[in-house]
Amino acid sequence: MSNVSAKNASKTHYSTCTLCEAMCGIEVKTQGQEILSIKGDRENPFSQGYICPKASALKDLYDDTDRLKTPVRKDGDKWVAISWEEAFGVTAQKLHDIQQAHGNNSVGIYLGNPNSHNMGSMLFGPYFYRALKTHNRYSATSVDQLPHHIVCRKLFGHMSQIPIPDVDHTNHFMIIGGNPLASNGSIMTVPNVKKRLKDIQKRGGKIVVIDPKQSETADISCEHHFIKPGSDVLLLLAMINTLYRKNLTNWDGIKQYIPDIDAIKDYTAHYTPERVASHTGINAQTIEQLVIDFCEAKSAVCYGRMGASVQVFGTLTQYLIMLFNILTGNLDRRGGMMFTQPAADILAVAGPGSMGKYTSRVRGLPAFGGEYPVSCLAEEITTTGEGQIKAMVLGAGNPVLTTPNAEQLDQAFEQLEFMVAVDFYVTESTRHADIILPPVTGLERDHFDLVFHNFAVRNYVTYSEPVVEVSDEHLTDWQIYLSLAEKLDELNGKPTKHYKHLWDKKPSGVIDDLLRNGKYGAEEHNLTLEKVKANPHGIDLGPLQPALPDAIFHGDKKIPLEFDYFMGDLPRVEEHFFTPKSDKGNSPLMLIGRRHLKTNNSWLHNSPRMHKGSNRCSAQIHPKDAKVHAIADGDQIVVTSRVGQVTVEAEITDKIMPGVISIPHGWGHNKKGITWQVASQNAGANVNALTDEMAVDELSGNAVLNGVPVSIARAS
Ligand SMILES: Nc1nc2c(c(=O)[nH]1)N[C@H]1C(S)=C(S)[C@@H](COP(=O)(O)OP(=O)(O)OC[C@H]3O[C@@H](n4cnc5c(=O)[nH]c(N)nc54)[C@H](O)[C@@H]3O)O[C@H]1N2
Ligand SMILES: Nc1nc2c(c(=O)[nH]1)N[C@H]1C(S)=C(S)[C@@H](COP(=O)(O)OP(=O)(O)OC[C@H]3O[C@@H](n4cnc5c(=O)[nH]c(N)nc54)[C@H](O)[C@@H]3O)O[C@H]1N2
Ligand code: SF4
Ligand SMILES: [Mo]
Repeated sequence: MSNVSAKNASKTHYSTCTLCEAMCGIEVKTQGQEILSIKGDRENPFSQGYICPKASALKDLYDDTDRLKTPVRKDGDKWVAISWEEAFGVTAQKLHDIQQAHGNNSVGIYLGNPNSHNMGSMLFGPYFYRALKTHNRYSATSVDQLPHHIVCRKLFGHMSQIPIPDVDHTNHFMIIGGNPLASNGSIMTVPNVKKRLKDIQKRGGKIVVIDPKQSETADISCEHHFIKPGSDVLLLLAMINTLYRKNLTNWDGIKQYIPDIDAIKDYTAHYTPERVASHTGINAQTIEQLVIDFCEAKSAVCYGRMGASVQVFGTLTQYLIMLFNILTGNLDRRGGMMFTQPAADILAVAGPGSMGKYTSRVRGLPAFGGEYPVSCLAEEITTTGEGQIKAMVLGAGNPVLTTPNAEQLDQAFEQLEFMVAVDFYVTESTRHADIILPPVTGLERDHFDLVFHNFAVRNYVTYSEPVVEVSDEHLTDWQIYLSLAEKLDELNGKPTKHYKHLWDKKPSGVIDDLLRNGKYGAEEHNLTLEKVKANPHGIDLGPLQPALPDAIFHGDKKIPLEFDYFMGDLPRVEEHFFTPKSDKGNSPLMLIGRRHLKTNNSWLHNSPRMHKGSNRCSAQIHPKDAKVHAIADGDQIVVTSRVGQVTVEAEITDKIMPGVISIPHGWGHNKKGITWQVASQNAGANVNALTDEMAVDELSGNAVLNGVPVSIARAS
């Protein structure tokens, strides 16, 4: 009896929201298996009580009756519940047979964004991926931050050694293609970003936003400039050119690490503000003033995110952003771009990111960090020949809504011999699976933010126990992946006992090792997992500190600027912007994307409370463009690109630059067979039916999802 009542007692837990990069501390009240409430944890030193409306979606996700709780096998149009044993057995056998018949590369893997918020799949998933021994690996990285990885791999020697804006100390924050007020920050873990941005202004500093949309962040900034999508590369070249012409460079402090710093000048000599003005839409005088203001500030940081990365010159743009920070003396200085020094330093044990080892079979796109760009996934499934993908593993991703030319990928998935998905929903993508293996949700597993502690604007550490206990029939992602690895090795005649220590150790054991061996494992902090657990609100480890030269992974502790590689893309810039085009005249609109506080890529649309308010999946266009095409606010319009067509509602607003149209991604829940009931009643349209798989940033192969040429017309 006493046991039962103890089980049903109400409890308060302190945990971390796993939905976005901000890592907000939450206070969760439960009674038995029921989640009663989720609030911000006021005693959390990092997020100080802040949460966004999405935090409640964690409860909705947990309660969702559409969510899968047992493995299922497809049987005609139906899904049949099966045991874990059968699910692992069938999956491993199928993958094994297909690899035996067609080679290891005949199995493809696509890993989606939520993996990066899941220490279990980060740490133990790779045992399964490695057991598959396939080169055909893909992830959401190549529709996102791949350019950041390449720049930091080259400059600092590790793909994840990415410096982040010291938001809490800067006096001048230039944001290029990021909208932290909607996204809550990215590659910049910054809970309650709105307050932190306002604090910059309170201490007399300035926020400048460069964006084709007057975003929510632009609304609270001091200055916003429209820029033509995809032309940031020119703006940055002209900003660096201005630094030299006005003698504003300030690199005395950093020159010791960058012997060839002086050579930057020649590469940018052509790109005067006058030459780039009409191509960017920002006049020459404004470009110069942007630079002067930046250099006059006590400290300053230039930060570029999604809008700057996922476009035609994403890698060169991110490289030039880094150079601009370097040349103005703002790398590794307080208030500039700084390296976080996390307690569990995954970089010390993870590979630096392999480059230039191989290229994709059909189109020859470069592999990076063992993955090909996802833009070429469909063709690798549909093009016959050795190495053709015949089976897919999908882990926490929905590429049918999130990757370019999504309809083509949707059809390609139809022709697979086998698909297994590790996911808890039947989505637009997982509906193609033969077997779905559902893990538990964020509140049912322990959590340590392996990735985002590395990008936090303060050094900080926290670990959370599961908020609700689950019985043994419910597995975490890592248990699923280790089980699959074991089964596969068994079929390949390999001993499986080498996973035994992992089952015993669990991901938390790895975290304990990382903490003990990390920067705060000795001396004053003596951090261990026990100690972190004993501080359920998390432990503040202080503001960001200068970290050079330690932060450099290259043996000589220098930062090579790799001009041949990066500036080797300048001829493409010339060709793209400065050679006359034959198709002058009827210039198309440029499509860009956006985020909303109550969305999370493709997957929180089954929570009714995330739909409250106006239609989020609208096409925003400027009044001038609306007039040209005789479109009224609220009209249905047809948007057409090289690869597809969608119909969406027009939203006329002067917050968007003339010539630009903005449609958010993650919508289009109208495919047959999905079981997201709420989502399918608010389906929206899939913008990635318009984005073009053949348009990539050539250096990285990253998709071009911003700056896609489209035409529009009122729907008849
Ligand atoms: N046009 C356009 N397209 C874009 C973007 C854009 O700005 N514009 N943004 C791009 C970006 S930045 C990204 S990161 C991608 C995201 O693209 P994806 O990663 O492909 O898509 P998500 O919507 O994040 O997929 C989440 C899936 O994971 C499942 N899931 C959630 N949590 C877990 C978990 O803990 N374990 C498991 N196994 N499954 C889980 C969900 O049910 C859902 O099916 O989209 C990209 N696509
Ligand atoms: N609420 C919510 N939060 C999220 C997500 C979500 O789906 N919803 N997704 C998460 C993920 S996976 C990521 S990667 C982050 C992304 O976080 P952010 O990088 O902040 O992404 P967005 O909010 O899409 O902002 C991108 C901005 O770039 C602008 N832009 C588009 N094209 C260009 C261009 O060519 N040049 C310039 N200068 N700007 C351009 C857009 O107008 C937009 O304002 O957000 C994360 N947080
Ligand atoms: S900002 Fe991100 S981490 Fe914070 S509550 Fe919202 S979704 Fe969760
Ligand atoms: Mo992302």
